[in-house]
Amino acid sequence: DENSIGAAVGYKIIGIEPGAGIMEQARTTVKEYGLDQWNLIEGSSAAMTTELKKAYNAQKPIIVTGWSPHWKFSSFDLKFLEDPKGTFGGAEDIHTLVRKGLKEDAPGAYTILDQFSWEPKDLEDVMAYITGGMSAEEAAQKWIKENPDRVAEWVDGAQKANGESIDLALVAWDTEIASTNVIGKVLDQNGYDVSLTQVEVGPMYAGISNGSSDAMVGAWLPSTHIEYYNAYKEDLMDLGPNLRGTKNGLVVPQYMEIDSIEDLQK
Ligand code: PBE
Repeated sequence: DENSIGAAVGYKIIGIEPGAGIMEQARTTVKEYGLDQWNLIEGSSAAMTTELKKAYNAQKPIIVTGWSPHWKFSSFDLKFLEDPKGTFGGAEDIHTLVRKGLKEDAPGAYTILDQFSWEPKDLEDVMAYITGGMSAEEAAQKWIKENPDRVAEWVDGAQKANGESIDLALVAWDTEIASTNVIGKVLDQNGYDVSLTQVEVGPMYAGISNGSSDAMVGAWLPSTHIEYYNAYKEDLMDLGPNLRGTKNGLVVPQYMEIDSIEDLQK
């Protein structure tokens, strides 16, 4: 049908980095919903938001792989398409994972990472500062200044360090850029010499399990990163959720007249 949504967007779903968990979920979605004519386009998170912004400003239709919390929901009027088959896994949490032995080697850092916990709104605030033009470091600094009570809970009882180094691994997803910079700055203020290492998702998990990195705060579980988690879980420590209530799916502008992934079958 040449008037279908598919025709309007060239049967394209704008994806992100090929290794992202949401891309595996999107591949499953295409299969399970029988979207045979559709193409899931690989790219990057940054390219996805650029495309979204372009289409949105022109009030054109577009379908992207999207996740919440994310600044795009406050910058644009968007909606998740309903996912009756649940191929995007439903609500989940973001966990903190650390290398084995960190507790003995850097007890203060371990305590802070273990106590690190915040709300979607907090993460959104940091992302909004970055979208507004601040560097990730400035945004983290600002959020920390504005939330002394929250930060005090994280550092409560943590031993101060003397310039020992801590390496945090992250993928360049907007959520993880924000969270990793915040916890990095808090560790820094507690005497650690903190470095942030940006990698792809597979190497991020591998780095924690082989000890080349100390910690990561962007493990989306139990669905998004299940394959990576299962591959490496014996060789790392899961400190549990640092944020609850995330969501993945296909995201479109509100002005598009579709509500469900099933509408893409037409
Ligand atoms: N995300 C953001 C990641 C996890 C964090 C949903 C793009 C992923 O799909 O792996």
